[in-house]
Amino acid sequence: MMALYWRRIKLKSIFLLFGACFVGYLLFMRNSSDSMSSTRRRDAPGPQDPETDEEFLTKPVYEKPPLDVNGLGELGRAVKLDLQGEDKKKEQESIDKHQINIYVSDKISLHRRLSERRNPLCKEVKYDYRSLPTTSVVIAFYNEAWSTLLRTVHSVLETSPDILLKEIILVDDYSDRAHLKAPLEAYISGWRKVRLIRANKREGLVRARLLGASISTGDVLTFLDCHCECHTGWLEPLLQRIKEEPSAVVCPVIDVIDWNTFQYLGNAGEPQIGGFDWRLVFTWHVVPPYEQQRRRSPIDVIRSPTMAGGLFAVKKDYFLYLGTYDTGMEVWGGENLEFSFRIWQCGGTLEVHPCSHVGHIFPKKAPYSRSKALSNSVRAAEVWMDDYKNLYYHRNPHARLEAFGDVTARLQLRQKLGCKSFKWFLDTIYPDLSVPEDRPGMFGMFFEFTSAGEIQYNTRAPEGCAAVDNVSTYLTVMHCSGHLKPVPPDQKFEFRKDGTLFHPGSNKCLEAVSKTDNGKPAPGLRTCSDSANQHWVFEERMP
Ligand code: UD2
Ligand code: MN
Repeated sequence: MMALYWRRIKLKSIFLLFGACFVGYLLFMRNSSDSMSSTRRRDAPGPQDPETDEEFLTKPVYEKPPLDVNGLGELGRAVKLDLQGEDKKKEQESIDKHQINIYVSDKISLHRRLSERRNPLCKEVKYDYRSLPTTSVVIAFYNEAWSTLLRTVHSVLETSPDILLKEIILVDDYSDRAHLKAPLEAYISGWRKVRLIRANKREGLVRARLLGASISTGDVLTFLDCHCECHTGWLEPLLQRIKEEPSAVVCPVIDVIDWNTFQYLGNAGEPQIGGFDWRLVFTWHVVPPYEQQRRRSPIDVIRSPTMAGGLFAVKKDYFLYLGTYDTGMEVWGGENLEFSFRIWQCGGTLEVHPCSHVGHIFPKKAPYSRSKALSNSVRAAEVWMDDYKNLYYHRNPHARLEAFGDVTARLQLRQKLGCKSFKWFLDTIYPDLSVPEDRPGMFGMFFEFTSAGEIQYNTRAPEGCAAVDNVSTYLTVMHCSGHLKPVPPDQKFEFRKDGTLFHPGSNKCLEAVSKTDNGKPAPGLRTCSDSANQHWVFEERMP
């Protein structure tokens, strides 16, 4: 059953030291002011005729080659190859190596077009191109395959108006694959606006992105992952929004590119927004009703409590003001929630623009170790979550043991910027997140007994509640019946002093039934007795 033990082990703080070069590039970032907005652009001798002027202003850095409508994967179609023998083996090897079907990717044009995914209203918006800020697109990569990386770069060049794109900065985070060395340099050397910078040790995505940002010259920083494809018109809405609201951090809609078939699975309906659960895992959500009411048009920006992390635009001077990233974060994970909390708590807004679409390949599984994600999340919790961090630790007890380094400087930043509390963030920005009560003795790693009388599973979002099925013999997990008060009878329990969980609806007690119909132990409802199998304890347990 649920035995109780909880070891208190003192957290060791490990102070991480960063090399002088790193401090150096941060200083450089601070000095490279934002005022370098392109004068060339505004003075550019554009044709006077409005029609040709429009053509001139929207002209991408490079045009796509003529469309081969029958090309594999063209227009975002799925590629399905019927491979045999040696070819099949090669395909499998590419998947094992990259967790993406690179065999298929290599057969698709690096310049392919995508089918239309935007709301038709988006195409009617007219932009005053000469007054939009310029952007530097920063793409960090670690051991990325050739075709996915280069398709990303071509797609940015071919969908971004020349007048708006200052440069693409590729940051090699100490990759060790040969194709990313001299061949990459040779390939990009002939192109306008593409720069390559290399880290001299593995920095992780946070410091790799900052390395790119440190040499950027655009007004706005736009970050992308290295396996993306931009949709026509993706850039203008992001820059327009930042022009209107310089403290807005704006994400495109992230469409899914299938890792196996490369099908572009755009979400035709309303985009989803970001949330998180109490294990600090990022989650996707539909737009809540209060946000739908706030918006006046289906192409208005959508406020989002959190971002997925990889794809967003932020005004460079605002990014500096907000304290860029937490440079104590390694490799992967946690930085997206940390930045999201910081944006909201420190006075910015985080939004998804429904007119900006970018495809991203979500790999089959993680292609490299992500073990640092835990200490990154702990850093985020320690700096931004106040006492709510305990809700995280309760659900992830070994996070308490994680050496997360020194967060003093980040706490000072929070103070300096006069940022709001996590409670404010939950109440104002993410009111639909269910906040567990975690009353002593009434919660464990996965379940808690709420003061309303539910056995709630609130580790993952959306939370579920233990419910008694129609036959009243076994327990199932259902959507909690909203916050209906009183709780409906199927989900209502009493946790009695003797440790029994009584279900008034059936007049029975919850019992750990050792032999059920399918031979497996399960919680069931039985006539109340003094059986030890009807005594329950809620507890945290070290995994
Ligand atoms: C998501 C984000 C990702 C990041 C991550 C949390 C999207 C689409 N992606 O996971 O951007 O926020 O959540 O940390 O929102 N990279 C390096 N050095 C490293 C590790 C990664 O440069 O040590 C690069 C990598 O090549 C890629 C980017 O960082 O371009 C993000 O990594 P990912 O694609 O493995 O992360 P993803 O998409 O699973
Ligand atoms: Mn990615």
